[in-house]
Amino acid sequence: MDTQVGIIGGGPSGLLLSQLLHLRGIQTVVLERRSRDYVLGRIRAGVLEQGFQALMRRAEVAQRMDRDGQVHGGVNIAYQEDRLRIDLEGLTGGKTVMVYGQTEVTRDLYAARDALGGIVIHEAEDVTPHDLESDQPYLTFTKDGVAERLDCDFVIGCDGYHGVSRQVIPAEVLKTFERVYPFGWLGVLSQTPPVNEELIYARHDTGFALCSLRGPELSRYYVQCRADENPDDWSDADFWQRLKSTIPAEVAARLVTGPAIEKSVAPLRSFVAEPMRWGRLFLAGDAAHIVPPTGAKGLNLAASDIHYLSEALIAWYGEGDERGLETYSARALKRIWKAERFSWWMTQLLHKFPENEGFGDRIQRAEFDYLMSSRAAQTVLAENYVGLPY
Ligand code: RFL
Ligand code: PHB
Repeated sequence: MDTQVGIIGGGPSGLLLSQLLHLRGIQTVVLERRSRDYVLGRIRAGVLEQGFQALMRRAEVAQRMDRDGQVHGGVNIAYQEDRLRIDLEGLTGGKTVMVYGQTEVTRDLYAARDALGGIVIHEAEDVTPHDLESDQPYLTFTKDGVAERLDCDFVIGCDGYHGVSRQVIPAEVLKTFERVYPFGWLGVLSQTPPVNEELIYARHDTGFALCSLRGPELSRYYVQCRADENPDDWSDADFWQRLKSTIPAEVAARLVTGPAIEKSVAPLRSFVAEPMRWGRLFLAGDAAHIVPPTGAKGLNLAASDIHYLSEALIAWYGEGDERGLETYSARALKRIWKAERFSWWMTQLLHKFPENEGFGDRIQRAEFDYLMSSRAAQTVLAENYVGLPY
C-alpha cells in the first residue's frame, strides 16, 4: 500500500490533518490502534478556542459545531465563597470560547472522512515507522493478523502521549521536559442540567473542582483526587458530596445530581518533547506535549500544531516550498510553551498542593485576591484562556 502522508493515530489531531490535506488533494492513510467505538467513547476536552473553530470550518466539518456549540463570553473562578466572573469578551475585544465536546469533534471528523472516502484503518497493531531519515519512509503494521506495509513521503505522529512515534526519535536528539503534579481529576458526566450556564473553576479547602457542561441536559464535573485513584472507589454520592463542599454554597444549593454516565480519573502532567521533527517524521498534539487540563488547552494546542503542519505540507506539495516544514517545530513550540505556562499557572492557582499547606495556601489566596482587584490581571487570564494567536 502507498500514500503521500502516513498518519499514526486517529484522534482529533490525525483526523483533522487527514481531512485538511484531503481537501487540498493530498492523499493520506490514518492508522489507529483502537476501534472507532473505543475512540468515540473517550470523554475529554470541552472548550474550543476560536482558532480551533476556524480550523474546523476550513476542514468543512463545522456544521454541527456551529449549530450545537455554545458560545461563552465569560468564565468564573471561585475561591471558597468568593466568586469572580472573567469577562472574556469584554477584556479581549470581543473574543469568546465555544463549549462543544471533543467526542463530538471526533464524531464529526469521522463522518467527514467517511463522506470523502478517506482511509482510516482501525485496530492497526504494532505500527512501526522505518527509514525516517530517508526520502522514502514507510510504516509496518499488523491488521487482522496480516503484516502490512505503507510507503509514504512523510510520517506524522498524532498518536498521543503513549504512542510509538515519539519513542523512535533517538535519545540524543530528543529533549523532554516534564512536571508531574501530585494529584489528578476525577471526572463525571451526568444527564442533569448544568449548575451554571458558564464554567466555574473552584478552589476550596477540599481542593479543586470544575463545573462544566456539554448541553442543556448534560453536565461535566471534576473534583481533585489522588493521581492513582480508582474511579470505582468513588460512589456517585461520594462524588456529589465532594463537589458540593468544593463549590460556593449558593452554587451547591442549585446543583442537580443524578447517576454518573461516565466516571474517570486523569492524572495531571506538563510535558514537552523537542524538537517535533526528526527527518521525515513530524509530531503533533499529545504525541509531543501534554498540559494539565486546567487551562482547557490540550485539544486547542493540537489544533494549532495541525494548522502549522497542514500549511507546511500543502506548501511542500504545491510549490515544493520546504520552509514551512523546516520551521514547523520552532513555530509550534513557541505557542506550546506559552500554553504550558498558562496551564501550569492555572493549575498552581486552583489546586490544593499537599506540600504547600501554610505559606503556599496564603500565596494562592493572595493571587486570587489580586485577580479580583486587578483588571490587568484579569486581562492576562482572559487573553490566554481564549487562546493566543496562531
Ligand atoms: P489523542 O486524542 O490521544 O489521540 C491519539 C490517538 O492515537 C492512537 N494511538 C495509536 N494509533 C496507532 N498506533 C499506536 N501505537 C498508537 N498509540 C496511540 C490512540 O488510540 C488515539 O486514538 O491525541 P490528539 O489527537 O493529539 O488529541 C489531543 C487531545 O485528545 C488532548 O490534548 C486532550 O483530550 C487532553 N485532555 C483534555 N484537554 C482539554 O483541553 N480539556 C480536558 O478536559 C481534557 N481532558 C485530556 C482529558 C486527555 C486525557 N488523556 C490523554 C488520557 C482527559 C484525559 C483522560
Ligand atoms: C470539560 O468540559 O471537560 C473541561 C472544560 C474546561 C477545562 C477542562 C475540561 O479546563
